[in-house]
Amino acid sequence: MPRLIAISNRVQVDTDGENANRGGLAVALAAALRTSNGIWFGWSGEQTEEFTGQITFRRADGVATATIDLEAQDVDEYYNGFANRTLWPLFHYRLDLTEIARDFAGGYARVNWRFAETLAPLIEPDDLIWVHDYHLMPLGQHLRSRDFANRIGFFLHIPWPPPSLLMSLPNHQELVKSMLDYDVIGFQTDEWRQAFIDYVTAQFDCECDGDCVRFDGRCTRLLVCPIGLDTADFCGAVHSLAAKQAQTRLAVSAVGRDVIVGVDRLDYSKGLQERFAAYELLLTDHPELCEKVFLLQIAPPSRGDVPSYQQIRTELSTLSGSINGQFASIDWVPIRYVNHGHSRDELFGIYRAARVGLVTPLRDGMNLVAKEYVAAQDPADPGVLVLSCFAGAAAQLEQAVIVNPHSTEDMADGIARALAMPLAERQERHRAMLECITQHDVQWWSRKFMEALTGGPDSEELPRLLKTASNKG
Ligand code: ADQ
Repeated sequence: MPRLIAISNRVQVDTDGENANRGGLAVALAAALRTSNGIWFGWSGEQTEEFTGQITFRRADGVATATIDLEAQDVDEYYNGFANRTLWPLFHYRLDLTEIARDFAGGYARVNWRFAETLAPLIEPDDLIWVHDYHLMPLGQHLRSRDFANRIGFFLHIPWPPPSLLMSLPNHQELVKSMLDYDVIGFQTDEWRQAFIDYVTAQFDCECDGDCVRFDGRCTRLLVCPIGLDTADFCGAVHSLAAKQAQTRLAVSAVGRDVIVGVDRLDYSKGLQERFAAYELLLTDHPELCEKVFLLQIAPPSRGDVPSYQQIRTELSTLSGSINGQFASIDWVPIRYVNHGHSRDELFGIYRAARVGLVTPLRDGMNLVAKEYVAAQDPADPGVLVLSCFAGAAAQLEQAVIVNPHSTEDMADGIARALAMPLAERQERHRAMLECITQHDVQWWSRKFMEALTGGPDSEELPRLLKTASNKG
């Protein structure tokens, strides 16, 4: 089996068994790499005075890693700049927060070049190369310009925006053209894949033939490949002491009240202000629920160097304070707002103790919290997932209570419906969703992508192809 080189902006393995505060990409990629013979290359998260390209090799949590340090200017312009202040808001439909600056674009190009330069000596002719996410879109082109003929794929963890939004980026053509040097590009949903096709067919002289875009003599296969959970591993937490303790602690402190839980990185794409507003409306419209429920919102800060993230933190503290001031009684606080991370086992217990899981991003590539909430439920008495129609996960988890996160009323109704849902309906919905996340787990995701990358048939297409062949035969 050829070796896999996975590349992402940050390399974050679980060194202390706590697994807290890593984003969805890191959690999923570590799980996928543990089951393959691979190496994970990327930024260490550390800064250095002057970039040297020195690689630090390690092995942690069953994963081999190779990391480099970046200069402060790289971190400012590439990571905090182009990645997090330009691409992230733009790709999450937040043109109002998108900052365009030539320094950012310059830093992005420089760091992608540095990644390619440093990685090049590690690449063997048979290696499969899998690049991850919006930080590294042009990396494949940098590698091709160094004459690497390896199969190179790219997976986008976040949404792909509609063409009219993308075109507000000054270098949009150059950026997207660079991606057509990949053999495979994977998207979380068909909606994002279609938006990519709409853009390339309008902007370039290229042909779209089935799932293949032909440009400049090369075929790039466009794949829909929704990321999954390491479901078996996550469900294994049911036996852990930390999960049981967290579940009991939350249940005891709830004193018979229903818990509504939200777990998100503190990010404007997660729709937290809108969620708090919907909860406020719920308590206003349903006074009978006061003292009977509470919202536990766990939201560890992320990207604290970016001003829009500092702002959302302040806004949420003010909002939760105002809702608590308005509704609280001497022994009931309507919102418990927690700003730190929890281990995965603890999260399992917290999800399991909650009657409702509230996952209401304004826009999200997938959202693994939605899948974690489903995985953690007791099938005999499961809670209800309330899910935004704008999360990629909604394309798979159709049995959730689907809500529009831009409508406070729709969300408040959705929560009320979830709280009142009878046991049989909860069980039925949960059974279908659990089956989906068990079948389409993170191993399925990486297998499906790797099959496309090695040029093999899509595993889900295989039965159909065999049937067609035998009919012909
Ligand atoms: P993220 O935006 O980071 O990922 P998500 O998929 O929800 O979003 O993953 C968050 C991860 O962080 C989950 O595994 C969750 O358990 C963990 N987490 C959140 N809060 C935590 C806390 N307080 N303590 C500990 N862990 C916490 C990006 C895209 C998503 C896409 C993923 C994977 O934005 O849309 O699903 O990549 O492709």
